[in-house]
Amino acid sequence: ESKMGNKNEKTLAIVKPDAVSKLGTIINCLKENDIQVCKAKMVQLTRKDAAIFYEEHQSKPFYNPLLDYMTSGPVVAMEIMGSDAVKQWRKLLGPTDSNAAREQEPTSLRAMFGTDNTKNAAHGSDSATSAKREIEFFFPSSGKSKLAGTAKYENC
Ligand code: RTP
Ligand code: MG
Repeated sequence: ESKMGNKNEKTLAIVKPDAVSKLGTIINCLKENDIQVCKAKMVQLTRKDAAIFYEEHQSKPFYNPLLDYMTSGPVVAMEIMGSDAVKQWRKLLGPTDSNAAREQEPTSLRAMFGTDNTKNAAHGSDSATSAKREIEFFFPSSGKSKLAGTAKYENC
């Protein structure tokens, strides 16, 4: 990482089930911050999919509620790109806990669209290394994803 920042850095964003209805606003937020959407996919994760994605958290007390939440409806995964995108996207998300976010970063996405410590609207990779793994999980370079391709979101 240079002082100039990572110009075309990629990261993985996930719009979690409770915020899929806010997708338009979230994409506008990316655009306003000069972050491009390279790839996007709506997926209904199985419990097994979510368990693999979050395997680093398997010993945490919030693991099962996290899997319940992430499989409660379709998510929208996006490969996004911009200057210092890993850090910049996590800054736009705000603190993990949406209630804390409302106190500390009231204009952050988790403050605006999340509910609590688990239901927190969106995900961002925490490092360039995680980003690489997580982008490969949703958008494998082989082109052959094991994830369910599309999912219906119905609100009307
Ligand atoms: P994320 O991975 O989703 O971008 O969030 P994060 O880095 O801010 O938080 P992390 O520690 O990686 O936790 C992953 C997700 O687990 C849920 N969580 N629940 N109830 C709790 O104490 C708790 N802590 C974390 C959240 O959905 C969090 O985003
Ligand atoms: Mg994390």
